[in-house]
Amino acid sequence: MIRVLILVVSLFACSAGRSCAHKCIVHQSGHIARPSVLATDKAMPDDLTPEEQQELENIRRRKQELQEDIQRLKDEIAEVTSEIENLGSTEERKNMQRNKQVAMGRKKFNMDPKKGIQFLIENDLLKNTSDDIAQFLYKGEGLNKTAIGDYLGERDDFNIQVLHAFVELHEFTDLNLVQALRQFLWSFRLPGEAQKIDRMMEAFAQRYCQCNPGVFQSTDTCYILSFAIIMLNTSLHNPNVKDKPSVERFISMNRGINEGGDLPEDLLRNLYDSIKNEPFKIPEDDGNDLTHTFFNPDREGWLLKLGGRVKTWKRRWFILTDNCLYYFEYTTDKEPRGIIPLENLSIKEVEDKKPNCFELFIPDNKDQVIKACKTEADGRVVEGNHTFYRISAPTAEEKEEWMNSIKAAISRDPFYEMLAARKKKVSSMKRH
Ligand code: 4IP
Repeated sequence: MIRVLILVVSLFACSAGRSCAHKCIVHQSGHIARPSVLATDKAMPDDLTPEEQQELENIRRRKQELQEDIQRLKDEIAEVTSEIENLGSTEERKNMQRNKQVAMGRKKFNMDPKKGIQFLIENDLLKNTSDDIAQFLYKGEGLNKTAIGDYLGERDDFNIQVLHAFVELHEFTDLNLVQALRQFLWSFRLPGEAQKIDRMMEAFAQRYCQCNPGVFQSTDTCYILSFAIIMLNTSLHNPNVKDKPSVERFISMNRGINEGGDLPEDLLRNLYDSIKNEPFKIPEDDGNDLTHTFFNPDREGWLLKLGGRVKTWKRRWFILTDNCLYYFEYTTDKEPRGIIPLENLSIKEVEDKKPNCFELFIPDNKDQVIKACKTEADGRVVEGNHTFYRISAPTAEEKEEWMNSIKAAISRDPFYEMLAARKKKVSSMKRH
């Protein structure tokens, strides 16, 4: 650019000289030579003195030189201008290419977070460090918040490092717990798996306590109170929950969670009011169908079921909803033939003469009868007799889908168990 400016300035200097030379030539003697006499191809006029002729000759030579200079400068400018234009378009092209690849990386990430990150790294759009990836997720531009949550929740060591770097990017200093949770829970969508929720909320509690030392006795207290707040949010703002807890109930529910001691009442009142006045804004599931299926396990279809005492296979219409499996003789039946609550059950694949089989069972207790009910032929509703429920799906794919949905329905419980274990831990602290 500097080179061009110099050229432009030189050209102007020359042009100025040229225009002056073209206008007129003032002879030392005061004689004014007309511009036409300067034309180099013209013969020397006869009426000039030898000095004037010499002068004119000089001027013509000078003019010739100037014209050559101008042409050279014009050529140079043309050359540099084209260089700049090429430079600009290469840069632009590179940028466009880069933007396209970033957009592609984001799309890939939304479909499969690990593959998306790998693509961005392979194309030099992202550094393979936990800090850089955390920044990318924190900015979240064009990223699906469910996919961000899935990536951060992974058990892989590297993903856990990214999770910690991601949480470090959140600034919680001087925020109360509700404000910090609002910020945190808006930056991604909390996955449905208990272990993932546990890891993420643990990282959150650690970061909150690091930013606000002295508010809680331990990160466990912060962790438990965070869940009490999330549950309070549901109870207060979900229209399906009829029983709305009062502030007194909220305070009493959280007795003893500060390492056996109570948290200041003012603090709990403030948190309660904050949630009551404004519910959490949680990111919606932004359109990932697979995740949607996973989090919305309701499903229905024909399956074969093996009898309890008499081992006969019956084709039944199954509906999975509200954490229970219902089975009907016909799709139009109002009353189910049987109901199996899934709480505390496990599921596994099994081999049988029938294809695509899986089994529901009580872990660690093979002989115990599963809590369930069934309708007898005479219409009486009685307890079931199954120590396991063996089920056969029409295709391998359907077996997979049923198993995933049932697993998702079952997996909500371990989390509450983990939470209960922590509560037990912090409230027993004082006694020890
Ligand atoms: C019946 O066999 C059916 O398989 C029942 O299934 C089953 O009840 C009975 O189990 C089993 O004895 P038969 O029809 O050949 O007599 P369904 O109720 O779907 O018709 P479950 O509990 O599986 O519903 P027991 O455990 O009641 O004997």
